[in-house]
Formats: sequence, C-alpha cells, structure tokens
Amino acid sequence: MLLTPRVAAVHDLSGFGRCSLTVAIPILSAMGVQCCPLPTAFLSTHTGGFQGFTFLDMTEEMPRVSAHWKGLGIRFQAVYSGFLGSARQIGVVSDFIRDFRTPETLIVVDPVMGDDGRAYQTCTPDLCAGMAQLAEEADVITPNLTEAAFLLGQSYKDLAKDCAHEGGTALRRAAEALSLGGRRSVVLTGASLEPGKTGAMCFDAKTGRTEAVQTDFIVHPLHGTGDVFSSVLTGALVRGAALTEAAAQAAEFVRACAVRTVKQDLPLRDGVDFEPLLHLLWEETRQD
Ligand code: PXL
Repeated sequence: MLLTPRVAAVHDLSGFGRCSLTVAIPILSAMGVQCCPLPTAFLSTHTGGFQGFTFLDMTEEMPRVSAHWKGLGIRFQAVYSGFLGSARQIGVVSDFIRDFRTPETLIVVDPVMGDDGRAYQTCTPDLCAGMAQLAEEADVITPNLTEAAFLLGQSYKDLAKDCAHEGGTALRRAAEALSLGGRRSVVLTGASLEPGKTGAMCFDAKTGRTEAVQTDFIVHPLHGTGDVFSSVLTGALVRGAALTEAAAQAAEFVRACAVRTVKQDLPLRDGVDFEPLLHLLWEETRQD
C-alpha cells in the first residue's frame, strides 16, 4: 500500500467565496492526499468583489505552528504555498521551506498576486517583490499571465498582446523565461493556443521540454479557478504524475467545474462550484 502523501498548504482561509484553503483542503483530500493547513490569514470572504471583508493576519502565529510541527518530526512530501497576508510572510514561508525541505520534497509556489493585469488589493509592491524571491525556491510555479508579467518585470499589456498574436510561441517563450535557466518547472495558466481553447503552457525542468495542455474555453468570468487548478496539479504531482499529465488533469477539472458554475448562473464572487464534482478526482485517483 502506498503511504498517503502529506502536503503543507500555506494559503489564506477565506470563510466565503471558495478559494485558497477552502479549495485546497477538499481537493487534496479527494485525491487521497493529506492536507495540513498553515493559514496565512483568516478573512470573512476573499477580496475579489466583496466590500468590508475582515482580515486577520497570521504572520505571528505561523512560525509557532512551524516550530511545533518541526518538534513533532512531521515530514511533508510537498509544501504548497499561495496567497500571503503580508510581505513579512515571505521570510516566514522561506524559513518553513528550509526547515521542511528534503531532497524528495516538492515545493510548489503559486505566486498569487493578481489577475487581468491588476494586483489584488492586498498585494503591495513589497509583497510582489517578495513573491518573486520566494518563487526562486520553488520546484514548480503556477503563475497566470498577470503574475508571469510581474515575475518577469514585463508589462502585462505587452505580454498579453504577444500571447494573443503569436499564441504558442510567445507562451512558450514566457514559460521558458520563467524557468530560471531550466532550474524550476513552470505551469503558466490561462494559456490559449487558439480561439475557444485555454489551458497551460508547461516547462518541465526534469525533461527540459515545453508542452501545452488545452481544453475548451468556457467564456464566462470565474473567480478562484487558479486555486482549483494549482490544488489539482499539486495533488497529481505528489501522487507521481508527470508535469503535463498533472496539468492536463487540472485543466480538465477546472473546465468541468466552469461548465457547472455557468449553468447555475452563480455570482462571480461565489467562486467555482466544484464540490459536487469532487467525485471525478476521487474516481481518477488510484487508491492503492
Ligand atoms: O484566488 C486568489 C485569492 C486568494 N485569497 C484571497 C483572494 C484571492 C483573490 O482575490 O482575495 C483572499
């Protein structure tokens, strides 16, 4: 019997709106992976489309949690980080990675900073700069096009224009440029190679190959798709999938959730209606 993989998930907990930990925990569990949350902040809702949300910064608590876990000798097959609550957390997460990394540990950094060319309201310039530093420690990063532009220090408009005109060539160039000379794998999300399609451009540092995965594009604005994608990707990777295989599973799950969400005509800010589809992940996962 395979040991149940264990992942430390370093994200915020937003009570309403389906993102971060409320996505990562059920998805990883459905994939037969133990998810140990290390919350970066507790919010009443996520920050996209809600007014007056509460925000409890967990920066002080995080090193205490880390020290306790270390004292207990807990080991993780992966550390998976996302939305951070303050620029100071860059150092905290970096220390966490240093403390728990072994040669076998997979470090996935979703450099959550923004979307559609704009930074999220809590993502300060300091936090953006720190995220780029943190991402240097990752084995795999999962930026969207906005985050890719921030990491590359490029204008989002120019990158989006190149990708719209050149398609695969520009996306491939961006994914490879983000790989730090081939040292880390890159899964660039929201990558469309032709009209009506979307998916990811993947540079695999293990093989040196760049390959795209594509699914049908569901024309509807959706919130939290990046968190669903990165959580499925992380679950598949810790269960031994190759990078493009994991990205293909993640893209297909997001597509299925998007179809369901659009059919229900849910408000954008409610997030992706993924819960009734978790069985797909469960069924796809070899439980041996
Ligand atoms: O989905 C990214 C995300 C995560 N966490 C919080 C957010 C957002 C995007 O808006 O507000 C709190």
